[in-house]
Amino acid sequence: MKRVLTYGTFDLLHYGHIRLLKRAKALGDYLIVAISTDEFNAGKGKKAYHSYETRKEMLEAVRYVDLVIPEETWEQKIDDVKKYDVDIVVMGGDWRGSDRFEYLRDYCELVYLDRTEGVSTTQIKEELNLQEPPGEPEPKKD
Ligand code: C2G
Repeated sequence: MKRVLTYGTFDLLHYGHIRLLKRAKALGDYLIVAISTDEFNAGKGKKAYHSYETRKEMLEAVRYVDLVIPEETWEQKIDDVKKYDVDIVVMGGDWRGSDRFEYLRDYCELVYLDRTEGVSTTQIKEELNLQEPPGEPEPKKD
C-alpha cells in the first residue's frame, strides 16, 4: 500500500486541482490531502473564498482523495509523513526546489508534477470580478 500526501488550499476547486489529485493518486494506492486551514491561509496572506470546512467537503467528494487533514503550520510535514506512513509527497511544479519541501527527501520520496496551464483560483476570481453583478443594469449616466 503506497501512500501519497499533498498540500494545498484547493479554493474554488478547478480542473487544475483535479488533474493534480488524479496524477498524485496514480503514484500510489492511497491519497491524503492536507488543506490549509483558514488561519494558516491568513498567515500566508491568503483568504480563500470557501471556508476550510467547505473546501474539505468538496475534496472529500473527489474520487481520487482518500483522506483530508488540516494543514495548520509549515512545520507539520515531517510529523504528517511519519503519522500517516507516507511514501511520497507530491506537489505542483510551482513548488519545485522549494525549501518548504526539499528537506522532506530525508523522510520520503518527493515528486513535483507540472501545473495545468490556463487555470488558477486567482484567475477565476479576477475574471468573475470583471462581470457586471446580475440584476438591474447600471442606469445610464447622461
Ligand atoms: N495546481 C496545479 N495546476 C493549477 C493550479 C494548482 O497543478 N493550474 C496545483 C498546485 O501546484 C498545488 C495544488 O494544485 O500543488 C493546490 O494548489 P493551491 O491550492 O494553489 O495550493 P498552494 O496555495 O500552492 O498551497 O504548504 C503548501 C501550501 O499549502 C500549498
